[in-house]
Amino acid sequence: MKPRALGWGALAGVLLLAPMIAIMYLADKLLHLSFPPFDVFDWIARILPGPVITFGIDLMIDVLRFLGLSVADTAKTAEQAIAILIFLVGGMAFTIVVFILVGRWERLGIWPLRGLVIGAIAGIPIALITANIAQSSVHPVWIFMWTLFLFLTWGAVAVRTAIGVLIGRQPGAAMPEVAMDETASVQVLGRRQFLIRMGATAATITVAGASIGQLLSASENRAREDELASMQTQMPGSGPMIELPNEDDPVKPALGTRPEYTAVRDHYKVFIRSQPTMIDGASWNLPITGLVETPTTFTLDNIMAFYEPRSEFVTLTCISNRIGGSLISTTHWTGASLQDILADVKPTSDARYLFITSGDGFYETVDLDLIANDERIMLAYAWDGRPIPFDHGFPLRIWLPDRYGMKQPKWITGIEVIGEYKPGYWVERNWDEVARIKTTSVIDTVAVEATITEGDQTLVPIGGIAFAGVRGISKVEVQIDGAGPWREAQLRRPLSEATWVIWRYNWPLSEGDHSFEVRCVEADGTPQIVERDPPRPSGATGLHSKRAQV
Ligand SMILES: Nc1nc2c(c(=O)[nH]1)N[C@H]1C(S)=C(S)[C@@H](COP(=O)(O)O)O[C@H]1N2
Ligand SMILES: [Mo]
Repeated sequence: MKPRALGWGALAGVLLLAPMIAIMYLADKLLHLSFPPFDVFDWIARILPGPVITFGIDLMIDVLRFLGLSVADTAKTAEQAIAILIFLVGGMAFTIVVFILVGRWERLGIWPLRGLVIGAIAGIPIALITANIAQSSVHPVWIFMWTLFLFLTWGAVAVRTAIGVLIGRQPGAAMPEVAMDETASVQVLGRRQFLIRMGATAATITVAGASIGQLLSASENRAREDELASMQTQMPGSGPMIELPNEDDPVKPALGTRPEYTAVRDHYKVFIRSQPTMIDGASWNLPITGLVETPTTFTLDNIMAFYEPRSEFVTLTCISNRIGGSLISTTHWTGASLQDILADVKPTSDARYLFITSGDGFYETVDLDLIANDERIMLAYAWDGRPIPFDHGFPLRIWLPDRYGMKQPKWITGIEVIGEYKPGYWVERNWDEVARIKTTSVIDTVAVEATITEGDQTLVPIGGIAFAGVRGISKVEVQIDGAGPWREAQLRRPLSEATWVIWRYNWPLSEGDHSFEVRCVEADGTPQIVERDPPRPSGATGLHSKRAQV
């Protein structure tokens, strides 16, 4: 009995879960009823202990790199695929359990009720999680009821299917005379037809639901982009075309060096949930409360109108970035100085920190002393002269010079001024409390296809980036084949004190297979840390190297 229950249960599980997932997706896109596979995944990610979640992320990054995929581009898609897969496999397991149970039932008369009970057992916890964690304008009660309804339906249909497949008859009819394992050929035929019909229905619903959902999602994204574009006109500061201040610099990037100014659509993305958090700009506001003399609730217009806009070219990087990794990007930020804002809300004498909360459940603490000493710290509302994209924290995010991204909440929804330190989201998960950026240098290219001739010498441009937060880069050096002198590269004037530096070194060509290694020095003479350390817990250190066939 068991092997049959297992095989048929697994098959029926897929045939039931695939359309169910498609319907949930469609309902989310159509009525914002949330998507339980992502919610369950996000919930698991939130409750898992830090080391486990880091292990999971590391494993995923290793697999993506092994497959030759860019982590920055594919990590979220991979995460979403894993979330759906977990849901599917979980649902299959539940369906197998249903098949095993039904195989043991002696009386079938009460099957509909039992189906509902099974559906409720599986569905109530999931509906609770979804209703709790969903980021939707729809009231959680509706989300709970909808999710539960789907599971009740699943329970009833799963039981019905198990009876149809395992026992091969209508549940209402009398018990068959033949024993279940000597099923007559008529019944086998019936079962086959039953499964074909079920398979066809499942495929139709899945494809239809997924494609309509896709269409809705695309048109919703377009509407959102239009909304941002219309806000564009009210943005203070820079227009859409940012002028780069170092256009005239004589040091040009070697062919194949990453763009010095990252196109916003190519900016790396990191966030704790499976999907970016969508905030409605019109109804959003920012309460600043707690230990302040003048608690104030700002709107986006207030912040843009009341405070002198400040802009800066900023390189942002993630503490999880590996040596030479893709979680680092540069764009132009505009916002209001937190010093200016705090001058108006007036923290009291026992105020020590800002506790910043975000629309996705993220939070982080910022020391008021840090803000008092650095007028550059801003609440930013524009990137590249446009409202911050949804994925990157619309409508407001903080910028802290010299700190990894994990200290800098996006999608800010509240700021409480507090007297006692509270660890932030990643700090609670054992990452560094300060998260000061570790100096790094990377070889982007050994441009063997773009050699230059100088007299009788052929030179191969080698180039890349070096970044030290806001501490500046004074020197970049390259070593060939792990021996000999370190040769000094040329440095291009950076876009600002807060961005990476583009370097290049014209290497006198020598044929063969070579390895190249790079290191750099900060403005004050501090050399880049050579010892290899993984990203966790304080950011990766070690030198980057590249091989090339010349
Ligand atoms: N609300 C919120 N803010 C957040 C995060 C997040 O998950 N939620 N991730 C942080 C991390 S770890 C990084 S590296 C940066 C990434 O910003 P980006 O996605 O715009 O590049 O955002 C930070 N701010
Ligand atoms: Mo990060």
